[in-house]
Amino acid sequence: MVELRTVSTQPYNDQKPGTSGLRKRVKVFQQQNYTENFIQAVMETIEGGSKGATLVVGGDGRYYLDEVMQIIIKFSVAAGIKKLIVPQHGLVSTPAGSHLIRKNKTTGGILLTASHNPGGPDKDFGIKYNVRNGGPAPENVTNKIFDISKSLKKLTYADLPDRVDYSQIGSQKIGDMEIQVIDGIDDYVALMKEIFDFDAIRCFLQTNKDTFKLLFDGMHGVTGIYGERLFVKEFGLPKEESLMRSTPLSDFGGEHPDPNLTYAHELVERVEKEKIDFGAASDGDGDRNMVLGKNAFVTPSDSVAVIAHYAREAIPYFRKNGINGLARSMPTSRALDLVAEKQQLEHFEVPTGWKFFGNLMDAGRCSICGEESFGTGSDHVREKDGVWAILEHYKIYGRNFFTRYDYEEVDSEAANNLIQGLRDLNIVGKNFDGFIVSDVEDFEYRDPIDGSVSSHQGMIVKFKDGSRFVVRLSGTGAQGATIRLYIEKYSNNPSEYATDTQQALEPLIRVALDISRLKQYTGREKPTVIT
Ligand code: VG1
Ligand code: CO
Repeated sequence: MVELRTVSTQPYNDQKPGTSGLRKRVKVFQQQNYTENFIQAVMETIEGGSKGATLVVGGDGRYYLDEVMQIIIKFSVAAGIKKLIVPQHGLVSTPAGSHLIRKNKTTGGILLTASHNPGGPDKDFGIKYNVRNGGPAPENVTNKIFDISKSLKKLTYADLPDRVDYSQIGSQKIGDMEIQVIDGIDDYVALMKEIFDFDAIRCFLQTNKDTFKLLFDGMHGVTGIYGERLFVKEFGLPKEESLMRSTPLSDFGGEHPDPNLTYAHELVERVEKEKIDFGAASDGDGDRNMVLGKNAFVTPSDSVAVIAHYAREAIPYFRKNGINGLARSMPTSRALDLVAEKQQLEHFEVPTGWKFFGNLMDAGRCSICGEESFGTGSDHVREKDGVWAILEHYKIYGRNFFTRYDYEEVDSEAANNLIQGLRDLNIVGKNFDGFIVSDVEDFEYRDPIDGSVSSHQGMIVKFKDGSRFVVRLSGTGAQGATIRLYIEKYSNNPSEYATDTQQALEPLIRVALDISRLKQYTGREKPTVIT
C-alpha cells in the first residue's frame, strides 16, 4: 500500500513559464518545495484532469534530473496518473519526447531541460510541460500553471521509502500507477526512417567513405546517444572520427550546450582544419541544429528556406505529403517568406517560441517552420550539398543578410527601459545614415486557429529599403535580462551575395545601436554573443 501525504506549502510568485518552460538556477529549484509546488501546479492543470492520465517524463541529462524525476513520480502517484512512460535513464531529447507523446497518444509530457542553458549545481535547470499534440503548452495553459502556483497552499504526494529506479527497460507498479521504462531511441529512429531516405544516405556515406567526412558534435547534451545510433549503427561511420562530445554529461563539460559559432567553436575549428565536408551540432535537449559546410556556415534563417525550397524533391516525407504552408518566428529573416511567395504557399509570422507553431501544424496549415536561433521544423537535416544549395538559393531569391547580437545578464530595469524607449520613439520618416524609417511596430500575434492574442513580442523598426531590426527580451534566461538585437538587410544584387555578413550589415548595426540607444541604457560596448 502506498501512503499519500498532504503537507502545507508557501506559494512562490515567480513560477511563470517563459519562452519554453520554467528555467531557473538549480539553486532556485532546490529551495524548499519550489520544484514540488511547480509539479503540483502542473498536475492540477493537466487537460481533462490528472486522474487516469498518461505522461512521458524525461530530460536532457543535466544536473538535478534524478531529484526532479523522483518528485514527479511521487506527485504523479498522488494525482492518480495511470502511467508514466520513461525513456531509459530518463534521457530523451525534446523532439523525441514530443514524438513519444504523439505516438503513444499520451495526455502530455514533462520534459526536464533548460535546453541551451548551461548545467551543473550552479547553473540552470528547467521544466517544460508539453500537451497532447506533443508541443510545448500554449500560453493559456502556462498561464493557468502560473495562476495555480501563486495560490498553492497544499501539496499531496506519495510517501515512497526508496528511490525509484528507471535504468532498466520494463514495467513496474507503484500503487496503482505503472512506470514503463522504454528504449528512448528506437521510436525516434523509426520516425526518422519514415521522413528521410536512410538507404540513400547510407549508400552515399559508404560509397564516399574516403572522400566525404562528417562530424557530429553532441556538445555533451542528450543527442550524443542518438548520434551514435544514427551515424555509427545505422550509417556505419567510424565512431571516433564522426562523433565528438557524444557522452551526455550533467554539466555539459562546463560549456554552454548551444550550437552556434561561439559555443561550438571546437567543431568549427575542426571542420576548417580537418577539411570536413559536413559538420553539425545540436543543443542540450536536441531541438536546435547548426549546420556547417566545408566553406560555409549556413545561417538558420537561410537553412529553413533552403529546406523548404527543396523539400518536395529531396525529402521523401514531403514528397509524399506535400507542403501545406510555412512559418517562421518574427525575428527570423524573411528568406522563408520569399520561398513561400514564389511557391504560392501560405506563410505565417509567429512570436518567438515553438508553442506558436503547434496550432498551425495541428490545423494542417504549416509543414515546415524555423527560427533564427537554430531550430528547424525538421530535427535532422540532410544537406550534403549545403554550399551549392545556398548559392543556388541566393541566385533565385536574393540574400537576406541576418545577424543576432545577444547582451546577456543585463540589468532588468535597463532592459525594460530600452524597450519602452523604442515604444515611445517618434521617428517614422526620419533618415538615419541613409536608412529611412518606414514603421515602428510593437509585435502582436493573433493566433489564426484559436484567436488568442500575444502582445509585446518585440519591437520592430522597419526601413524603406526593406531592412529592419528587432529588439526583444529573452524568455529563457535564468539571471537578469538578455537583450536580443536582430538585424536584417535584403539584397538582390548578385555582386553582394558573397560579402561577409557582419561587413554587409555594419552600417545598419550602427543605426540600430544609435536608434535603440543600447549603449546608453545598458552600458554595454559589445554583445556577449554574435550569431
Ligand atoms: C530562445 C530563442 C527562441 C527559442 C527558445 C527556446 O528564446 O530565441 O527562438 O524558441 O530560446 O529554444 P528567447 O526567449 O531566449 O529568445 V530552446 O532550444 O532553449 O528550447
Ligand atoms: Co533546445
